[in-house]
Amino acid sequence: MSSQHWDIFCRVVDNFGDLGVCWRLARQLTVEHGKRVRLWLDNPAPLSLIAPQRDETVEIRPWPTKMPEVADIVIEAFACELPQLYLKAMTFAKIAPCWLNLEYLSAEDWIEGCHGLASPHPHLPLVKYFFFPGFTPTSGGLLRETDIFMRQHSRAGFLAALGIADQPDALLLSLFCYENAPIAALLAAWEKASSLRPILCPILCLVPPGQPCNALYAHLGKPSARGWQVGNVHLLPIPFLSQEAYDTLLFVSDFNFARGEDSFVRAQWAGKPFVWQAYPQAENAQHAKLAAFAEQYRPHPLLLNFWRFWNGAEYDEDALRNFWPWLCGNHAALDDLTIHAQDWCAYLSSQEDMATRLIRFCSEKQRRN
Ligand code: TRH
Repeated sequence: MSSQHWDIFCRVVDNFGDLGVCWRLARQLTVEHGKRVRLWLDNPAPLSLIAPQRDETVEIRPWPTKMPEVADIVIEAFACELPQLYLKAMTFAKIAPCWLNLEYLSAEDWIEGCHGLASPHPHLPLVKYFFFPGFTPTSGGLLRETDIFMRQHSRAGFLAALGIADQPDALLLSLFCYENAPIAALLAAWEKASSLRPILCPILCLVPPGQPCNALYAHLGKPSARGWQVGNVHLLPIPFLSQEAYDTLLFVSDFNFARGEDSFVRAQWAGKPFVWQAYPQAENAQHAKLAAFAEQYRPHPLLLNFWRFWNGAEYDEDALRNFWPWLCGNHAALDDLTIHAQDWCAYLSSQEDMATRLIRFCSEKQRRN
């Protein structure tokens, strides 16, 4: 029997998240579920950054310029709108494919009501279904590979591969954020916390290129070969990593700053405390997303206050001042946050992963047609 054929369409917007999600999904469908997958990209260039050593399991295609053969399942990622040519080909197909719009991740309640809804095309005899990833058993779930918790990660080995000397007593942080993050206030908080007695533990903070480094340049100028030093905090620019290496960074760090969608999810699989910067949206719509996620994750109040500060929502300045002394000043705080992160990760991983839910959803729709 020939394997089921999936087409995933993705427009690479301004960042890596949309591509990052589609790439992971395409890989998992081929490697774990034996599907034949074509990933259609309007701009394939960034793929060589997140997957520099990719094999040929997933077929990478540029946006089609002539009528292609239609797949059994068609995923329109993040409302990217299928190419007109492909839409036309779908109307001529002997059996209409199962067509889904893979939506953005949100913890908001309303997604549960919209997950799986059908949207008939206004003119063509086609139906599209909305598929919403999420954190609950009744949503579309989260991407999670079966071997995710079996991978071995070594902090010393990871740092050595990047040519970084480990400081075993230092708290290891990764800082992936948007350029508009309140970096000046974070640096001031670190400076202040470092002047306290007893001296807090040192922090080694690894900073990916692009927006996170740009945000630091704006306040600290160009780094020396040793990066920047702000009080007890050593900030070190690192190269852009493959997605696999980036996942390892999240696992070996003690505390991660993640953003958008994909790094946000990966930070949760790492089972480490994290700060999330939601993708900035018009009229601060990201604040509702943050609140909805906090409602489910239930972070420690000091961590929640930090999340709010980091996302430009209202926060308590006194609580913010206490955050770093509290986190770095005693092991119990970090341990508590880590246990909470691990419990959350265990709760999520007790649920079915997104690829499995997606496959089941599509088989049910196909059976009914
Ligand atoms: O890049 P992002 O800001 O993506 C965003 C969001 O997904 C948002 O929802 C979307 O609308 C917008 O893009 C256009 O953040 P995100 O989602 O965390 O994606 C980053 C990807 O980059 C993720 O797959 C991890 C990967 N990555 C690497 O592979 N190597 C690296 O060194 C780093 C820092 C990231």
